[in-house]
Amino acid sequence: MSDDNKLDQGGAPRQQTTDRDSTMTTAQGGPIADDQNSLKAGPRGPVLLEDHVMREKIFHFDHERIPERVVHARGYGIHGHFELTEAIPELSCADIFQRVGEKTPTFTRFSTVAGNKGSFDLARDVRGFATKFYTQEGNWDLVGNNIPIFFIQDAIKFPDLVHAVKPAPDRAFPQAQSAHDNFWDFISLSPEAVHMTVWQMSDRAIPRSFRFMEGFGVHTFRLINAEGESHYVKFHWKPRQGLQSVVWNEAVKINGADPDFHRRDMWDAIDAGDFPQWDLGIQVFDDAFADAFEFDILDATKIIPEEQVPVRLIGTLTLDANVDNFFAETEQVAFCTQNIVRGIDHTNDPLLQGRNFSYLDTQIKRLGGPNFTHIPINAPKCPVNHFQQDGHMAMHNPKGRANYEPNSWGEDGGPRENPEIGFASYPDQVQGTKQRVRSESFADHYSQARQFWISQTQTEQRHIAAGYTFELSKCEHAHIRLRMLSHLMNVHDDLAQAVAKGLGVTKMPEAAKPARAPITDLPASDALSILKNGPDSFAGRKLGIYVSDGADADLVAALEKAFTAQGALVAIVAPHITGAELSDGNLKPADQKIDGGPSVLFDAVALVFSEAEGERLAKDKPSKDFVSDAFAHAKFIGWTGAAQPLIKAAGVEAMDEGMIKLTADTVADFIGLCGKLRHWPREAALQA
Ligand code: HDE
Repeated sequence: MSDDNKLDQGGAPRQQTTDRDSTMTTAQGGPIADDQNSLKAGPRGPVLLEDHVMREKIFHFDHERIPERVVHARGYGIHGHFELTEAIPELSCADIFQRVGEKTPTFTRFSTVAGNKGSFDLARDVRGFATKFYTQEGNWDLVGNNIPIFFIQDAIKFPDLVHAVKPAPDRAFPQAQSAHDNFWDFISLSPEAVHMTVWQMSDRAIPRSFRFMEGFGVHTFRLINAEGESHYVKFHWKPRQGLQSVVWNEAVKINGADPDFHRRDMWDAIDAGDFPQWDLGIQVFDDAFADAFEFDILDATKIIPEEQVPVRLIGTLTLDANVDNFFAETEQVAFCTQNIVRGIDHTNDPLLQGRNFSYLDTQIKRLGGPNFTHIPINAPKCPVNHFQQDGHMAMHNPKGRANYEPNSWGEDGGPRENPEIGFASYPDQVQGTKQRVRSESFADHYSQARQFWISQTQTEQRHIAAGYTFELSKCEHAHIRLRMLSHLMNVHDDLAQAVAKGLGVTKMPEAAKPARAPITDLPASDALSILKNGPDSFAGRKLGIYVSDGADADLVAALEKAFTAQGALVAIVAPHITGAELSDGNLKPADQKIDGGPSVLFDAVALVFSEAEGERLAKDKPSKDFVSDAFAHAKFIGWTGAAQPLIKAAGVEAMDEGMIKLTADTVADFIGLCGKLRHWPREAALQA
């Protein structure tokens, strides 16, 4: 290719070639000579309709969009593989669960639910966690979330739930948030949703990274072994990176500073070779347990506590490759809950049954026809043989004469049934009266909400109460706030009182009348807390080092070395994007200029200034925000003496144990502290 400085008459650079392989062509393969000027009758004349080059280019552009997903529109996909660490033939004959050490290719898409495709990443929202396993016996899609339960019990309510949370139809706002009247109006009229809202108001709904959250299959499924025996199963993804979330004030600011925070974090981690991993866990139980359990195992608003049925880890998911093309892969991937494989089966969970209709239906709308399995990201990686044919965009029609069966064409007759390895549904006995009804066994709506609340640390409980207070404060109608409060009174008095206080409610409403009296003595479960399941080091997290001209070069180098050795990322922030000239006279290039790199983008910060610059930066507003936010968000802060004026100017009255003076000798202590991620006692002290 020649990039010589040829300019056309309008001054545009002409990048031309004589090489056939790199020659630009139309979609029909015809070489293009000029891609900058349409065909005209004279230089100032009308454009001619016969310009097939321009018409084809614009025609294609006009059709670039496909309908975005009606929910989970904003998402991010990554390739990976699943490696089996424990075979479970006694439980399931699924091919993927047979051979220890075998790797199955995967594609995982994380998402938010409510926002549109262009919305910001740190919305308070449930996150989708959907994985397609390309097994040797067909694709298995585990289409789960980062919260183990759901808002509703019956799929027929899903359109209402989604309408209520999405922008109101008249005004088309608010975008990507649940903090508004319509959402809480619907929720407070749907007691079954109360348990889910306690999770949603918790820090689970503002994860620090996709890498640091759990995943759940939510529904109860079945595992079927070769003898046809069934066990119930709940699927879990446990992140090896440990759990971590941000705080709400931080989330709001991240959305402004970097609306792509989660996708950038994932892209950067994969790009850097820091591949996130999750263990696949199964909770397996039988009919006897199901019958004895306090709640209905078909009710998707309930968990099965890990203390009651332990999670057994059987394999590991490693995400290790970014997509080549976002549209082709992440946008066109078509997850379907009904994509299951021999050895796994559905149960009668009415939410799951509704989903099994919805996902196939949605793909036809989004991908334009029945042949979406021909798109590479959706195509199985095992042999595919059937008599399906034609339709929009058919790529692989059956060869030969036979396109039906049974037929008598012998070896040329095409694929045949195989009862030995073919999918078999569990022969569940089904009998009943046809009726529209909710089972009475689904009537408890508060007991597990209470269990979740009492399982949290005080810090997490504070965040939950603040979450409800924030969201309900955005409701313009007092009766909606009070109706929600009437449900929280059935969850836990401490929660109801804290929210009432936050809302300024002095006279409590009457508690909502429960359909069934809540159980108030379910034990706490440590597995439900994020803070009890954090990481034990700063690995995978990010330190922001704010440096000024003249800053101690050795200290900056020591910090970088120590943190990267622990598997952490380090970013340099400086007053200018060019960087800062450190004490050794060398220019240290910056990753962020201070006002584009606020402290909300980092898990911990270090302030390394020279005396002369320290005084100047103490008067700089973005620098003050950097420190005051890091302090308010309970982050660990390493500082050098020259940063003291800025720390003071940022409103920090007294240094606490989360702030450490940096010298060559204290770098190791600083990393140790940072491994705890946040200095929560500070938050409690600030709010006291
Ligand atoms: Fe979905 N959901 N959903 N959902 N869902 C979709 O399918 C639906 C539910 C979940 O990254 C849609 O391809 C109904 C529960 C994820 O591409 C749609 C019901 C859970 C994703 C749909 C539910 C989920 C979706 C939109 C009530 C957690 C994103 C586009 C019965 C277990 C997958 C699409 C991806 C996507 C319908 C409830 C998770 C419309 C009717 C419960 C992770 O088909």
